[in-house]
Amino acid sequence: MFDGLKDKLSGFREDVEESTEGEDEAAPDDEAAAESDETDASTDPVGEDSDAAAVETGSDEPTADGDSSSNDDEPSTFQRAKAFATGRIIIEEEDLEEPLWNLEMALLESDVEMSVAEQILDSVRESMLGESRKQVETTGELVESALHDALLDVIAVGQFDFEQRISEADKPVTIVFTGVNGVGKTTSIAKLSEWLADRGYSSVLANGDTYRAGANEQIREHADRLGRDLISHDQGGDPAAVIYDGVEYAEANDIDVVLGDTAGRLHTSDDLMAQLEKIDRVVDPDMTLFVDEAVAGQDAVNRAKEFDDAAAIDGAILTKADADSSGGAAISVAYVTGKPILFLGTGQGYDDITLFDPEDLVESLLDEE
Ligand SMILES: Nc1nc2c(ncn2[C@@H]2O[C@H](COP(=O)(O)OP(=O)(O)O)[C@@H](O)[C@H]2O)c(=O)[nH]1
Ligand SMILES: [Mg+2]
Repeated sequence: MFDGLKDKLSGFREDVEESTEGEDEAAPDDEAAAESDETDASTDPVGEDSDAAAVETGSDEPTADGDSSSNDDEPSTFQRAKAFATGRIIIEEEDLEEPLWNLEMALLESDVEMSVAEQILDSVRESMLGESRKQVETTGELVESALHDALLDVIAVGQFDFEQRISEADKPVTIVFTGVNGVGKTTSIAKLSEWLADRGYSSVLANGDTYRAGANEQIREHADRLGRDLISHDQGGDPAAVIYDGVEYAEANDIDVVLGDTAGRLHTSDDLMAQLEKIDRVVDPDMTLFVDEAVAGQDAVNRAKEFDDAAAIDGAILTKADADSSGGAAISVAYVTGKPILFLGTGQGYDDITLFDPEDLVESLLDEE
């Protein structure tokens, strides 16, 4: 999943290792250095040397701190000597310039939204030049931890425990699904109904897609296959009324969750967006979930924003994560909307839905293989 982005992230690691090579005596030695450093730190003569080096050249420090701009070479030579002696890595801002530029290009090529890419760069730069560099031993580790934290920060925005929210909410819990046509709303409703059943929650489907011919038949097929009740009105009916009926049906029959479908609409279609606002007002759902395709990249991110404006979303489902996708939407949606990605659709079967776990995604993106 998201292999393109994964490759590009490992490109950044290589870039940084390359640009710092020869300064900290290169990546190949890093692991060995790190190991011996840990076990021998207190007794190793290298450790003493490093102190000596620091004292010896200590008199240079005021110059370095006082006027680093006019005396670029000296302090960095000093710092690198010291770093080499202590087994620490010193990364200079200039070492990062090119790798960061390449990383930005790579993120944008992977459809990561501009503001998100900038945020990632800022935090990578900050953690690689900042204090945290002292806690890691190799350049590779430094890059890894900087990228890990930077990605997690943007991906995990707004995360909450979906199952806990369902379990704690007053029943029935009403969830309305929004998004453009063909992205997988109806399929996701069927999947989620099954996901909920696996966890002991009953659900009823309500077909608020009264717009498209064949919509009733399509969702009926899912409902029949899964053995769920379906509330539907004739084509052309009021979608808010259908979902409202779904809520009443759930109340009367002790059903835990109402899953309300809506017609796919162009986010640019004012009438249809107004209809969505009406559903929001009339039904007042407990949650509105925006559905889009992982493969849609930037388009998905832009649509998420516009749907959120029409009927505030509580989270997103990214479908078709099984298809080859650049991963940009998965990185960007939460940061841009402030609402979390809650599920990934990973295929056409009813079981092909997984709770979105930001940490898992980051780890798989940084996993080397
Ligand atoms: N590969 C894959 N296909 C999906 C996924 N989710 C939905 N689809 C397919 O996308 C198509 C459109 O889905 P549908 O639920 O009708 O979209 P809607 O118009 O938003 O309701 C169908 O052929 C689905 O089988 C997914 O996670 N992976
Ligand atoms: Mg549909």
